[in-house]
Amino acid sequence: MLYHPENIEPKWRQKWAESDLYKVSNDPSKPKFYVLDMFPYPSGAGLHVGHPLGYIASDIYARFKRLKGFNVLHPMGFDSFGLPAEQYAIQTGQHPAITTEANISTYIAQLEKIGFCYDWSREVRTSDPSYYKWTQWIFIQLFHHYYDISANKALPIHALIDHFSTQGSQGIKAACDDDASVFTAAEWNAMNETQQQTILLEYRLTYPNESMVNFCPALGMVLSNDEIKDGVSERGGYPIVQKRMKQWSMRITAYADRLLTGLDEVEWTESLKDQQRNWIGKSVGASVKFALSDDKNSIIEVFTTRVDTIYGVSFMVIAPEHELVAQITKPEQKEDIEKYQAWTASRSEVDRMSEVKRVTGAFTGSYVINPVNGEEVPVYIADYVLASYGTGAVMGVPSGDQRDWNFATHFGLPIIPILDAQKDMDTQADHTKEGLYINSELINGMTYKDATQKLISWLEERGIGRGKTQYRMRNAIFSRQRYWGEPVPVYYKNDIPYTLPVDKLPLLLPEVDKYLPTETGEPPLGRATDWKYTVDGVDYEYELSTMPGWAGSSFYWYRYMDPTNDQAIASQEAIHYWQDVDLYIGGSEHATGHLLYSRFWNHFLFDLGIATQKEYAKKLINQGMIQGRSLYLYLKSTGRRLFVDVNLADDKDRLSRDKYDTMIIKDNRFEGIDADQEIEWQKDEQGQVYAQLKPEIEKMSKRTLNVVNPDDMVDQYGADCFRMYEMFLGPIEQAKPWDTKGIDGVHKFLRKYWALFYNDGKWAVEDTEPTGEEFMALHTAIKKITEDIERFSFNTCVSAFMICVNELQRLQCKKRAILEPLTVLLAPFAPFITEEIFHALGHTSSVHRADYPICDEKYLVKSTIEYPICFNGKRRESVDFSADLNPKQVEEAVMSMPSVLKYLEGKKVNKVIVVPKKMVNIVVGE
Ligand code: ANZ
Repeated sequence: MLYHPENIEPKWRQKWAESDLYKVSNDPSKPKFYVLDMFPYPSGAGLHVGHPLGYIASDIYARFKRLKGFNVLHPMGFDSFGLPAEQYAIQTGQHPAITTEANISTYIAQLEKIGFCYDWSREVRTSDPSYYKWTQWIFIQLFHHYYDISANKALPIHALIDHFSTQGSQGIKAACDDDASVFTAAEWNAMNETQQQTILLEYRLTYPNESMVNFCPALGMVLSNDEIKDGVSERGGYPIVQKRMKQWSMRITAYADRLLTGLDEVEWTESLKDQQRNWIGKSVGASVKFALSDDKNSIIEVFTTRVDTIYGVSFMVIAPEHELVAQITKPEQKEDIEKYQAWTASRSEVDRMSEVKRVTGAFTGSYVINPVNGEEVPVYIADYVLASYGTGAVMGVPSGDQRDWNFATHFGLPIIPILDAQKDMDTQADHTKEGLYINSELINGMTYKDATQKLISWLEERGIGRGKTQYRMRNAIFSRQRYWGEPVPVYYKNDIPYTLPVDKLPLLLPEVDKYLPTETGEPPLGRATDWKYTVDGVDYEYELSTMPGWAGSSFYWYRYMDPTNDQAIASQEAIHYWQDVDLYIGGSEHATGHLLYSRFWNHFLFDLGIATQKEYAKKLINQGMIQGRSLYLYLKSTGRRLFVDVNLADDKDRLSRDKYDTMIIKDNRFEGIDADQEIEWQKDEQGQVYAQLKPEIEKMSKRTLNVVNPDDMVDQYGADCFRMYEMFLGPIEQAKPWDTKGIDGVHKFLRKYWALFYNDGKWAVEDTEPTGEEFMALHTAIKKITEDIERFSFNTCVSAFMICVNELQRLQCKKRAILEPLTVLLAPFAPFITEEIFHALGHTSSVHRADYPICDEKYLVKSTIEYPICFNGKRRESVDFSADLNPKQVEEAVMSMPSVLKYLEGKKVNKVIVVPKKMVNIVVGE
């Protein structure tokens, strides 16, 4: 019988489904293990071969753990709110729910083909009302909590109200707006509800506020900085404008420190942790107030991480957008300053940050007084100072900072050395903190640490400065002016937001006639008719924006634990049993978005007593991207570059010169030309080359027409082969191009494995005792593969399987005692073929419920040793002896060998030297 995956795979897929093989119960009698994949957005393009890379790795690991006796949760679901379905709805009028449903069906069919061990009864979809009820519920909890810095956790907002009504704002240590109101208890108690509610918004963990946003009119939405590339939207390339808008925000900055320290608890790569640390961007320093020299009541506050350099200040720079610019600009400088401001407005934040060489700026004509020495220093505006960071103002210290040094040199400002180490240097800036201070009255002769401390207390005592910790991270914008997302469960009374009672959840997405903003610029939900919140006969307006993509993915791992619970995100039993994710696999593009937001929500759920662990993902692996091979057609005449579809069938009719946009190619070959090579391709009548075809390796995407569909691979080679081949491509974390050249090798391996069980097409497995060599082949594989799975090195597992099967083939091993454990070992990688064989071996239960084979080290020791036999150091032959023989026994055995006796005839044996486990040398004389 030959191996035909197409006969095996559909059969087992069906049987597994019928027998609920992969159903998981919350079974406390077994140790748990939770393997999670970052769930996909179900796009219209379906899965390509890049997506399953992580899913296959996690599936192998989940199956491995299950064979080892763990109760493994390995679920799959869909992050199903999002932009593409909405864009499609705008174009076609089709409700995004319908598109999403259809896309999910395609995804499930594709995933099923690959043979993943998901328990589909636990599937979740973020766009399902029974799911987003909980997204809304968490939002409501955030609204009703504030972050108490003394307790270092979120507390119910009524604790804050109690404090306000007895002590006013005094003594409150809480995360709040920078300009939070100051009031007494009596003032608080005299306020009306609207006034009180307005103040509470300064503290709530989610709150609406006006802020400058990157607004993309074409997409009708606000974009984050990383959704913008080269000044236009990454998706679609539309222009962006800066706009002041009311947005919901999440006070993630309250958790900044916990998000930092939590990183020490998790097993993630250092580079990923560093990305998060940089994004949070904690800076410990001080803020210092400088008064204007001609108006002592006007203060400019700077943020500095080097307060110790304050005696070296020779100028001040404020951001061109700083609110004081207009006020402090002298009439004679007005023109220059306004020109500079206009120029800055055209530059993105990224451009401004990355400009290192060119010094630009303009003098305001005003001076401030350095509070430590009373010196007057000039105030400039320059765009290297960002309005949104710190206080939007910096003290310029040319002897401490390279950028400041460049600035001072350009504008001819003094450079004051402040460390004894700088005394003999000419002018070059020096960042070092080493040395003792000079020219710095209060701190002369001190070291960095003492000087810093001394200055901060000096400033604090006088109320002109304080120690300050600054984070680069901003509070997260939480609303989108879009349709296809979770409605924010809020209504407005006197312009104050109120949350819905939780028993009114879910607040369903209303039907609308079009998925576009209203004529007055309201978000699409503004089109819903009769969509109002009614209390006691009074109608209130709902919030019209919806939640961003990251809302639904910030707690989904809990829903899988107890997906149908309608009383809680998940029952406490379920959460106490599953606890956290033991292994999380997903793409590195989520390093700072999803993985920070979800950690933030998890810390919050921990504060509520819902989560049992502060960090939910103990171990995390980023799978590398599988790149596609695109084909580009370059047209000489117009200089245009067109994509060529690498999948579609050949169509010669479309080759005329004016139809290249839809040119297609088959099997990477076109008209006998191998697209692997860069080629000069088409020539016109005069023999001039006018088109050239070039391959390129890049991200697989529908746009670049280089997508390979896993379905095609599975149809051609079977899922087992596809799974093993994806793993064989290389280390899981590495990016690698998709290339089917090696897939035949893996297919051949599976055929060889299959053939081990047959002789001339007949089942040939025997029950005889294996030889030492056979045991060794098996146990070497068990040891190597187990260790490699444990360190997530799946590609080397595949090679180890190949070596083992080759060896067993060489030994012509047909023995059950070898082949059966091998089958179980292979089951996580190739679940179908192994199930077929396992049943052929006489089992009625599934191979995926078997016990994982155990390596017995005794079989790894070689049982025989090859001894070269030498005469006077010259080797004549070699013989295998049992490894147990001692040197004496080896000598006896050698000296009785007929070939040795024959050679020694007529010669005198002077000495026999046995080097244990190495060689035998016979010293002979005439
Ligand atoms: C004086 C000084 C002297 C500084 C020195 C540095 C070195 P991080 O670590 O990134 O927080 N700065 C403050 N606010 C800024 C803004 N809005 N835009 C651009 N730069 C700003 O850096 C903090 C340092 O960056 C601050 O410390 C300030 O320059 C500058 F030898 O103050 B420093």
